[in-house]
Parts: sequence; C-alpha cells; structure tokens
Amino acid sequence: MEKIKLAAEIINKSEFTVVLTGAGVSAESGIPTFRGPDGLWKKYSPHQLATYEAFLKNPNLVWEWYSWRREKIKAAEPNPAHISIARLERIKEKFYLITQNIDGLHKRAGSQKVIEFHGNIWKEKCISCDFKRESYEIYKDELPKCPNCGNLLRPDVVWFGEPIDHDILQISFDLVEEADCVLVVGTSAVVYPFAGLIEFSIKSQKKVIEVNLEPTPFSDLCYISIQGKAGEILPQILNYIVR
Ligand code: BJW
Ligand code: ZN
Repeated sequence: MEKIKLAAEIINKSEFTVVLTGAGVSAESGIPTFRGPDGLWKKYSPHQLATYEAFLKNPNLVWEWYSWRREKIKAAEPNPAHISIARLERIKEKFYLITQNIDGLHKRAGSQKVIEFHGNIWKEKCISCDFKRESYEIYKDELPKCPNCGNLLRPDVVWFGEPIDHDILQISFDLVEEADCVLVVGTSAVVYPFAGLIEFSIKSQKKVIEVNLEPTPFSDLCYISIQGKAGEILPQILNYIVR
C-alpha cells in the first residue's frame, strides 16, 4: 500500500511520464506471455518461432502461430491495466507510452500517444518488395502472397536478429531521456534494445517504477518495484493520481 501511494506521489510530481509495457499487461486479457509458465505455444519457445530463419524454414508453422494469436487477440478486451494507462495519458500533460506488445490493446483502451516498438500483428509486409498492408485474416492452409511480386507476406513485426525501425528507436530513447518518471509494467526486461530503455532510465537517475508479478533483472535497481498483477496495481495507483 505504501509503495502504491509513493508511486502515485512520484507520478503526480512528474513533469513527463513515460510508460514502458510488455506482455504482462495483456496477460489479464487472456493473451499468453512469452516466457511464463503458459508462455509456450505447442512447446515452441519464442526463439524458435520469432525469427526470419524460422519463417523461411517453415512459414506455415509461423503463420499458424500468428493466426492463433490473431484469433486470441480479436476475442480479447483491454483490461484494467490498459484502461489505467489510457486514463493516465488523459491526466498527464506530457506523457508517452512505448509498448513491446503487437496486440493493439493499448490503442483499443484509448491510448493515443503510443509507440509500438515491435510492430503490430494486424500489419503484413512482403519478404521481397516494399509492399505492406493491414489485414485481419486468419490463415489456415493458404499463405498470403504479395500482390506486387508474388512472394510471401509475413507479419510486420520485429523478430530476433532484426533491427528496430531507426526512427522508432531514436524517438523512444529521446522520450525516456526527456522523462523524469518511467513506469515499467509487465515485461521480463530481457529483450534488447527495449530493455536498454529501462537500463538507460535507471543509469540516468529517472524515477523508475516497476510493476510486475515477478522480480526482473532491474527490480533491485528501480526506485520502486511493486510485485503484483498490473490489472490490480495500476487502478490502485490511479486512485491517488491528481487530475
Ligand atoms: C505480469 C503479469 C501480470 C505476467 N501483471 N506482470 C544485448 C544483450 C543480449 C542480447 C541482445 C542484446 N541486444 C540485442 C540482442 C539480441 C536480441 C535479444 O534481446 N535477445 C535476448 C533475449 C537475449 N534482440 C534482438 O534480436 C532485437 N534486434 C536487434 O537487436 O537487432 C540488432 C540489429 C541491428 C542491425 C541489423 C540487424 C540487427 C529484436 C528483438 C525482437 C523481439 N521480438 C519479439 C517478437 C515480436 C513479435 C511478436 O510478438 O510475435 O518481441 S520476442 C518477444 O519478447 C516479443 C516481446 O515483445 C519481447 C519481450 O517480451 P515481454 O513483453 O517482456 O514478455 P515476457 O513473456 O518475456 O514477460 C512477461 C512479463 O510479464 C514477466 O516478467 C511476468 O512476470 C510479467 N507478468 N503476468 C504484471 N498480470
Ligand atoms: Zn512483394
């Protein structure tokens, strides 16, 4: 309780709040995380599926995984964690959200100042040319092909070994540099360069508040680390936020 009040006090005093989120924020919407006990899909780890090599080797398997996730995401609703973050944006004059999640649930909850660091599951791009499109299809047998060149389309997301879009990376580091308070929610904080945003925030003495079910590599270094469910902790923090 004391930690929750203290976190709210810091956010109240903050002139520029940046929120960083990961899969844990969507867990209470029924979207499985990557590394938790339910985090595996058909016994594959994200490293076996979320790479371009895996896609080239077995595009059917990788598209099956994304189609399965599209179905889950379509059926899901934003939870109190997403809603609290959207409310915070409306209260704080200077605010930004940077999410690793590709599910779009933050936007569906009403967040507008959002950077989707690892892309979006409803976007696809050609593996050969510049073609991109939005799509809500669930692919079962036939995989999507590029209308320009006939090559395979892939999810427009960032896989292991792939660079983050240059502008997104630059803007994200600029935002945390400008922030005085960084709220980190529901990420295992092991995937770089996103985890570098947390590392940078700690090294540059920002007030870093972490909310996670479990400790992360940064928990001991944060200004406040709160252990619990994001969908329960964030609404409690919001109760103390001054409009
Ligand atoms: C709750 C909760 C509840 C649960 N409430 N909490 C430096 C050091 C070492 C390695 C590297 C390094 N720099 C780069 C690397 C390599 C690699 C990397 O980081 N590897 C590490 C894993 C070792 N990084 C990359 O390859 C990146 N690219 C890159 O570096 O490019 C360089 C380059 C430059 C120039 C040319 C070419 C290359 C890209 C990383 C892309 C990651 N992609 C994925 C898939 C995205 C698409 C998709 O979703 O399908 O991103 S992998 C997966 O991990 C996904 C996630 O966004 C990401 C992070 O996971 P997240 O969100 O933290 O989820 P979990 O499951 O790990 O954790 C959930 C947390 O929630 C847990 O802590 C729970 O406790 C908690 N929780 N319920 C609160 N209710
Ligand atoms: Zn093409």
